Amino acid sequence: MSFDTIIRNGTVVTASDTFRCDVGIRNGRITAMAENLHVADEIIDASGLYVMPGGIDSHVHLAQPSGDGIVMADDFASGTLAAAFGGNTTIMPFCLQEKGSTLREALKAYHAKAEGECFVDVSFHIIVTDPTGHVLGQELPALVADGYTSIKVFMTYENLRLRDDEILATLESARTSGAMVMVHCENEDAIRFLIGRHEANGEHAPKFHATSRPIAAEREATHRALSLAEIVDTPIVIVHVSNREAMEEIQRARARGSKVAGETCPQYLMLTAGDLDATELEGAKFVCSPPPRDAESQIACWEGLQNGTFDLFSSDHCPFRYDDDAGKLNEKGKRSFRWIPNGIPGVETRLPILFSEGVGKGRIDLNRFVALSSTNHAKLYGLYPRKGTIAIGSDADIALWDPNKTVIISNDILHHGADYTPYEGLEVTGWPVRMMLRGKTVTDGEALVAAKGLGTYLARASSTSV
Ligand code: DUC
Ligand code: ZN
Ligand code: ZN
Repeated sequence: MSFDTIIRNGTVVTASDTFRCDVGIRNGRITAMAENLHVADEIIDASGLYVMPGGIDSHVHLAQPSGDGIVMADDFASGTLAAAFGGNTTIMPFCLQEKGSTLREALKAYHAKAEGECFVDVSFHIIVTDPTGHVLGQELPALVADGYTSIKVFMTYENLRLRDDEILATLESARTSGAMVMVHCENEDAIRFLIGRHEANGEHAPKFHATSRPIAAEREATHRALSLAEIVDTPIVIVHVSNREAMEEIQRARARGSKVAGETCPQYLMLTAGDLDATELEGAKFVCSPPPRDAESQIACWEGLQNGTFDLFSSDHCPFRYDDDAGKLNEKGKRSFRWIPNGIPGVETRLPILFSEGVGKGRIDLNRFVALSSTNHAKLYGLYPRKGTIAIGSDADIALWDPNKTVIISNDILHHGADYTPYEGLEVTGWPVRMMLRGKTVTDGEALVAAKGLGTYLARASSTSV
């Protein structure tokens, strides 16, 4: 049998096993895994490297309208380029339904933004902001049948959040349609009250973003989301969990028999609210929601990655330029934290951080790394086993990792559109040195090798886990 490509002498790592074998690729798929494969157009020597499934980042915001003249720092070209260099082969950006519009209209606009622009594969989650009878009764079931199998709802942000009765109706429609529901859990009324109190006290600095969104506001909303999901017996994903108290809500819901997945992100392992208290307005670089917490919360989130409270490790890449009128330091943002756009970049640094801080420091093993960064995303969001593993028949979406390569993270070496990284100066060991999408090399670690447009849109099945 001959192949287009053979990856030779590497150590294959999946979510369950680590073993030595060659990998044969034909027509974009893995077609053989064995010792000593021979005939191919191209032979890649992976001696000393791990051969892992390309990362899947299931929580990414690109080119999302953000109101008030604010512009996201990444479009689909720069965002997927950064994703590729960061070890990913699939990302799942959000498609925002504008109030008064249908979900189909939103999708049409996002497909137009993505078409021909992508360096990795993409698939959309739809943010439901206007759950009308038509949206829930007609559109959602038809969209699930068309491969749009996940939605997100917000419990915070005045213009995005749903009331509890709207969340219930959305959950019920999702259950009957077969859509997975991601929930952003923070109590909007409590946050609005606390923002008002800070402003009345003349407290406008970025650090007050963190105190206006306390753990209790996240914990309460997490409990409420889990209760609403229990009432209508619908599986949900609690996204971007930042602290132990919210984790305990997930654990208790599971103990009651609820189907719930949990997600955390690099910012909750590596940053604290103290970072928002930097000199001048530098703290704006770390404004995201929920906000980073404290050292104890970081420990808790690591425990959650180890003990299965978290199924997913995602970036929540939501990039805004710092020194920019359309970014963090917009005119109003300079005057008060409440106008600083929420979100930080991270699609390119997620995997090196988890590898270095997790595998390198003995907190998680290699197989857990693959599960948290790729396999579980594919299973939860209906892409498995086409994506998320190294197996015969799977797409040849492959990351070759050098576990010994040390890199100092700096914005200069990144490919995203932001003008900063929250992880400037962080030293990591372990780096993706070659990325392949459906058998084609996208990056050799240093340079871009593929042309824009190699990435395609992925229709998905319903979830096969949770
Ligand atoms: N929620 C997200 O999921 N991402 C960024 C901002 C937010 O509030
Ligand atoms: Zn969110
Ligand atoms: Zn997000």
